[in-house]
Amino acid sequence: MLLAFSSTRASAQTAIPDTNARVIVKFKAGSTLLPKTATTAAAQLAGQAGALGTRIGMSLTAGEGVAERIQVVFGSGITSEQLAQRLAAESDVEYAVPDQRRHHTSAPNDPLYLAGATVAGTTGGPVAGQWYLRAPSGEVQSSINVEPAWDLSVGGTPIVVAFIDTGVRFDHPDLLRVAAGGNLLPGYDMISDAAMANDGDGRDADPSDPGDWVTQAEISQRGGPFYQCTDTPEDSSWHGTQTSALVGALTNNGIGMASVGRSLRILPVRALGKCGGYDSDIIAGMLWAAGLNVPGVPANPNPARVLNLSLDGDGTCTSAYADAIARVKAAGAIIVVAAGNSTGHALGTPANCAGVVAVAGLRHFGTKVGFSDLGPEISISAPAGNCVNTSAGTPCLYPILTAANTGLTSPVPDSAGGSIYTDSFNASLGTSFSAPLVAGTMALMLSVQPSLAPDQALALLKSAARPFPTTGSVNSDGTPVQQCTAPQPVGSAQVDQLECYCTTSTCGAGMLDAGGAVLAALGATSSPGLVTVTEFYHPQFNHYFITADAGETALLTAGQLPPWVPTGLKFKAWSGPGTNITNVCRFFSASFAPLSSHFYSNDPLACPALKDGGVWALESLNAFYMMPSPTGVCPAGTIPLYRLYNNGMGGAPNHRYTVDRAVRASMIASQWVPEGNGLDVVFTCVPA
Ligand SMILES: [Ca+2]
Ligand SMILES: [Ca+2]
Ligand SMILES: [Ca+2]
Repeated sequence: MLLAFSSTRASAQTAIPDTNARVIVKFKAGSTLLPKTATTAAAQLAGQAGALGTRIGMSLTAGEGVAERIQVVFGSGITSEQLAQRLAAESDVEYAVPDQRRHHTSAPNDPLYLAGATVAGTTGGPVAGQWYLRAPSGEVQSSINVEPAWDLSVGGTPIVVAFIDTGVRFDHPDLLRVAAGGNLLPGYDMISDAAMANDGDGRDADPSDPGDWVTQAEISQRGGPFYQCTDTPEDSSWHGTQTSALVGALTNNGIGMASVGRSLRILPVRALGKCGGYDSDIIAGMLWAAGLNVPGVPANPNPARVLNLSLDGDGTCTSAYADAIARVKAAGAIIVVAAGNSTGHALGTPANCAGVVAVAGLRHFGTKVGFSDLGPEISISAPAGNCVNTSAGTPCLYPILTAANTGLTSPVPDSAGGSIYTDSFNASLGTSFSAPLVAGTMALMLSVQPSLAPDQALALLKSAARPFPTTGSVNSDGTPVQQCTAPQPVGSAQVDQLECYCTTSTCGAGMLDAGGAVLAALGATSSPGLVTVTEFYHPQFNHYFITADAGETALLTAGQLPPWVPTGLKFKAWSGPGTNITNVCRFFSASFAPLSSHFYSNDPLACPALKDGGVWALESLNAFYMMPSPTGVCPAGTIPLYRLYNNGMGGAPNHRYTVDRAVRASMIASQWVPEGNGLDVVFTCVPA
């Protein structure tokens, strides 16, 4: 046995193996190698490693603890794989695996991720590339740190993100239809007014963006559909292509830009055309995107879990929006809305509607960017692009690089060179670009935890936000930057509020952190909910009974099964399995009739053993869930649950379970016997 691994040395001819083994080992519950008394954690780990080494005949030292019964052990003269194999064969070991080193996914190979095109004349840049996606660094503090999110979410369920916008250019090589290897679903064109739609008709199944330019002649034409709809003529914006590329651009494809999304799908819903769009079309688009019925429109075969609305208008939230938002949320979809770009005014609609995730815009440094609106309705903030140097002809340093088209009016096909990326001279700036960063992050959260409800996802997103900077920035005229203050209420005269230090009452919970948010969502999968376990007492039998079943609790509490009465004592348990959280089996025995006797166990061996033993009948495999504690030590956030045994007094076995040490002491004084592990004789750990 001692030499069992020497025969593998022949394989070392071509590559010298690392013979400093590092293995994660989990001891079985009840292993004789686990100390019976808890000393210090370090001494316990060392003792376990030493005992395990003695068992296999080699010297092992202890690394850090990982969880209850799980720790790292080191060995020398053997590879991690070999040691893991040896340890896994031991009867006391539940598993042993090499403790491998992991790395973040390397930066994607999209060339613009690290740096924009070379600046030449009035094209190219930004030098900082897609700074807004990367980890924060130096003065660039608002970056959303997306790479850790990719590590966690690759391969998850493809989540659909709808963009209620101007439509998309399907031929952009970093977008493309799903059928052509891209991320764009067919979507729908919800614009009912043919003139605004600019595609010759009303609603149709093609959300391709034909361009939304407006000429001087159109805005000057009295009685025309675009009379004075804007102050000056406008080129086509390709706004929907720009916003959706931030979530849906193909990433790590060696072309152009990267995006927030991995394994995400984009649902283009066209609702904005020349000079904007009507609420009715926007709302119809929202409902349809979430899978709800819109009369006259075929059902959406790809319902979205996240809706992005990079649009706004004046006024307070209308009943039409409030109704639609409630229905979309009830369908399980999250609605992300840009704050608006009115230079620090109160939010417009629908950003000011309750129930949406309103996103304000940040400068690279993390302060509110001058153009972004703000207010108490904001949930979180994200980069919106800013230039730093605004003198004529110099490049904008921190725009939001994204996909676009060269066409000033109609789109230029990709085959004619029309597909481009915005840069330091054709700069994308606005809260329109902050919202998709949040929408994409929430979609990644859903891809690792699809069951998250909209409000749960938002709470997790906020919990992972990084704090806003509070010092370190000066205005371009050298004066200190001020703290942001609440805007004037909607309807009263608005005061501009340029760059300012965000607060949680003006810019939401903090700066978006995509990696942290997806990690929080992933953690939520192993954190089941809590239940209350209520204790009851039978004075004639001197027996105790506990239950987490709501119906049973109500019945017993109401005194409908006399003489059972509530003792007033309760403790918490979990409602489902999780990391180190296991099911509690509940048994009943009629063998001691008429004395009622229940028994509870979360020992993975006791459940099947009792079930097959004849005396006890299994009533439930998962009455509730608890955390076993073989060492008698309970980790942070949990407390010990004690078990007392009546030692057969009165003719039938009965146990009492309590988190109350005084109750335990009084039971011991009454000759009940404590049962459990460690110095403190702990049965299991339960939520604090
Ligand atoms: Ca149309
Ligand atoms: Ca169309
Ligand atoms: Ca790309």
